[in-house]
Amino acid sequence: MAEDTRKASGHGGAPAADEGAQAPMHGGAHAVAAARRHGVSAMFTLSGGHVFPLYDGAVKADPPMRLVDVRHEQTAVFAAEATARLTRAPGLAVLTAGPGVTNGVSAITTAHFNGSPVVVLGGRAPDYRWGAGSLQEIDHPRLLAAVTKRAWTEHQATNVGPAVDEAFRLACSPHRGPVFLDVALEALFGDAGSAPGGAGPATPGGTSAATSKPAAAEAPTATGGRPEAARDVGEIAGLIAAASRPVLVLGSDVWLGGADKAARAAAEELRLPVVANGQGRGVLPAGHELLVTRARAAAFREADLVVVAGTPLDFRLGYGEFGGADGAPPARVVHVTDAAGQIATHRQLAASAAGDLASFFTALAGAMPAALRNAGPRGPALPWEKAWVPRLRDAARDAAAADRALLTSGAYPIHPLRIYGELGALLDDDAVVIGDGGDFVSYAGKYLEPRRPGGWLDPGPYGCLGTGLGYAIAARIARPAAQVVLLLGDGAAGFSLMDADTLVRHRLPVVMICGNNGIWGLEKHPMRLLYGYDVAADLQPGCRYDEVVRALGGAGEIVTAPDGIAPALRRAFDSGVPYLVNVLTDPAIAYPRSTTGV
Ligand SMILES: Cc1ncc(C[n+]2csc(CCOP(=O)(O)OP(=O)(O)O)c2C)c(N)n1
Ligand SMILES: [Mg+2]
Repeated sequence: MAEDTRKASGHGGAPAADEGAQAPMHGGAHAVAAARRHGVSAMFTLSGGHVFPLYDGAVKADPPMRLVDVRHEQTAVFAAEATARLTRAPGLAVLTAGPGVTNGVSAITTAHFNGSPVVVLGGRAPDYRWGAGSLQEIDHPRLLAAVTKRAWTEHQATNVGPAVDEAFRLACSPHRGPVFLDVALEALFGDAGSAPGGAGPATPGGTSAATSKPAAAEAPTATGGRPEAARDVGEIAGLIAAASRPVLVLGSDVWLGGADKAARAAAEELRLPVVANGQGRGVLPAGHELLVTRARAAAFREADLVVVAGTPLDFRLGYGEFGGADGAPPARVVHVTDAAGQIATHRQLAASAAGDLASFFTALAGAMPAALRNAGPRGPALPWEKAWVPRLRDAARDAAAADRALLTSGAYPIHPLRIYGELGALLDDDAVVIGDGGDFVSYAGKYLEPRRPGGWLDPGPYGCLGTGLGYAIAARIARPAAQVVLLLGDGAAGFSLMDADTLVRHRLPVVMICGNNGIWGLEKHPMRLLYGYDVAADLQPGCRYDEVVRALGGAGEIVTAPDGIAPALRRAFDSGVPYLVNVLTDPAIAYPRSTTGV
């Protein structure tokens, strides 16, 4: 590696630290400048010689780009992904060649499933030795093609800036997703000219490119450009006007695509009951009169029309099969997505629309008066307002009331819901809550209703354990003043807890709560149901994950009695350091699941 680097840089050694900004810039500097032009302010990475110029570019940029070095590459990519999902500007992860890249694959796939705009830059063995077996020589793009919008290699130093620019442009255009670019060693280390290339010249020492508008905000709106879009909206407005029991489902792309305000305005104007999904949670805040997520079973069973916006019709939504309660016909289904390729093909749709979601909701609200007139005289109020909305609101209220006993349970061992009863009371409106685990996190999804959009992060439909520490690192950086709470199953904790070290080194205080039932609960209980026994589903009972965090320089404590939860959480919030509250919970409790996702 060292010899390859010397050859590639042409300096007889790695670029010297004292080379000034006037010196010819290597590909890494151009890459950093291009990333910054797209609104990137942090690089998540784990060291490797193949990517040194990207670090050098970050350190010598004006102002320097924040470098967050982690303990596993999956954490770097998860952190980049969470940055994108929280800030709606793209995230950047830098992975060294070979194992650095392959360690990031599950996290890149998670970004792919979540439609998160992430650019992963990889190091790559040098071209001039390709085939001779240099260290970590592997053709990454072939591995990553299936889980990225595009994966390719840049071979020319002078083209690194434009290639990185293209990677960000692609990642940020709907439907968003991860893009992978690796750069041959000699192109990354080599002279790429003195002014960074790409979409425009950098202005060293002048106006910082960091202040330029993120490309995500400039993405063209597909609806505006499609002549058939107005017809789609009119058709959908007509379907709503003709419905008796409509339901609106809001998913992650409503938030990611910046359509949260327009969606809320449309829901309120049309008085549509709303079920929130993924990062659509919080678009209508907890307690909103139209938010009926807690009554989703009744809503989906009894609806005659379901409009699903910004999320796929996947297992989380029963594959888009709604209605049919008590012999009623199945509900009509409308699918609205941010790009045509996202429209479901596995089920018959009454209508669909693809394009900018904010434009869609604004147009829908505008089209409704005419649609209602065309639907004939249906009374002064929207017809579903009288009985349907109150029916679902009551069902949601009853469901919440039924939980109260468990949220305040004094049971020993601790019922996991008691943790949420205590935590809910301590959360601020702008808290970011992150879930990484099985049953423990399913409970959280049901019982912690965000009060703002962008306040909830779960792994999404790929369901990958191990997102926790990466998401928490990013959340603390993206929201420096907000509470950041990471909910960890004890099983999930094993995938990323070492990155509590990253929290400590980078002074990122996060409250971690481990729901420690001593088992892989979401697997143990179903296996017992299926086979009458279980294997490979036990963990150490009472394992001291809090002491792991203490050993890494943070703090923590164990909680075994229900009354100990609230004081421990308060200590954690007050501590100002990474703090793990290790709550021993009852392994006999299984989340009442209606689907296994298969
Ligand atoms: C990377 C990965 N490996 C395995 C699984 C399968 N899996 C899903 S939930 C789960 C159990 C999680 O256990 P824990 O985090 O302790 O939460 P609990 O269900 O016990 O509350 C497992 C193993 C997965 N989703 N992701
Ligand atoms: Mg567990």
